[in-house]
Amino acid sequence: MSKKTILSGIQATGNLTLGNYLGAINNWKKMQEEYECNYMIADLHTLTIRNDPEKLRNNTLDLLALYIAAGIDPEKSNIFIQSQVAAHAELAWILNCYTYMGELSRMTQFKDKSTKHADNINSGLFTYPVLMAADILLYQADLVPVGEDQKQHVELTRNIAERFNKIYGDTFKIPEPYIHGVGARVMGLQDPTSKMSKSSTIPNDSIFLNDEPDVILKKFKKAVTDSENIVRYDKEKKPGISNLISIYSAITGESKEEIENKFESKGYGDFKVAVAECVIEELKPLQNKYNELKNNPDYLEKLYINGAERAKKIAKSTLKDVYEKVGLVW
Ligand code: ATP
Ligand code: LTN
Repeated sequence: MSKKTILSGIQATGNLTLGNYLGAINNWKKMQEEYECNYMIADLHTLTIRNDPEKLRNNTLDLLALYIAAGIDPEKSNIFIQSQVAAHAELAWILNCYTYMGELSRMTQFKDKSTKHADNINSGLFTYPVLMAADILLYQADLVPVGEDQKQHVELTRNIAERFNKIYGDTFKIPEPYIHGVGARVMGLQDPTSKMSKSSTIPNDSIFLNDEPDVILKKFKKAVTDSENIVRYDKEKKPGISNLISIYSAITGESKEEIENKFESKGYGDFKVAVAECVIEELKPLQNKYNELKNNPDYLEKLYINGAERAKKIAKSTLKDVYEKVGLVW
């Protein structure tokens, strides 16, 4: 039986967080053995907010280095930069014509981002999920490993694909979101009611993958908790401590009950240090490898050129089929 296909991506909006690592990239690594994996850097999606061009270029290459440092192996997985495969933008246009305004208006990410960037509610922000649908459908992906927040976009992708298939016959594989329970939604350390995010402006809210150990320790020590001082999971009443338990669990593999028992007689101070230490240990090899790769731009360049070539071949065959089906002379 042939392997199932995976496609996923991360925007090049800045330093990756522990949320991106536990919710996405760490699972990608595990999936490489079993699946045919395509991992892209969603640089076109990044344009939906204003970026400094030089920073965007650096962030894109940084992200590529981080993918590799986190264990995505270019021999096993296809790694590429979205904008280098023109078919993504081309298919997105077509799919725009098969997506309704009403559907896009219901997307929570659009609502969130338009509140955050009220001075720049551009149409790219609105049609963002259509480009994401194109990313996924071009590769005929079976599964899309993402964090909880992206589930709605994958569901919209399914709807668009089903609509298209119904009109033109089987064209796209219908993808499924693939969400790992543990680490699927890491919350901010200062605001544990909203997700940890690369672009958060709250100081000490996010752990970045390239944070120094002392910074990580400091951020965890400052994490918002409650006054009970009992390490117990209760997402509603104790969102801060529950988030720390989830992080600890995602990294050590211990269950919530095991963690509660282990820290039964300890206070929050000890627990916070234990969480910080396991995060520091987990990130150490990644950080070393990342620093090595950053000094090797030629290797990174070779890698993205090869990745784009491989991706273009797959994407082109889907796009050709779509163009023919909708009646374009091609
Ligand atoms: P931004 O702040 O720029 O919106 P982000 O940190 O939300 O970025 P994305 O590029 O939107 O990150 O997401 C990349 C991947 O990481 C997605 O699969 C997303 O679901 C996952 N992810 C992002 N934040 C978290 C989080 N806090 N917990 C778990 N998964 C997350
Ligand atoms: N919207 C995603 C990033 C993304 C993506 C994709 C994820 C762009 N294209 C295709 C999975 C599949 C996000 O994480 N914000």
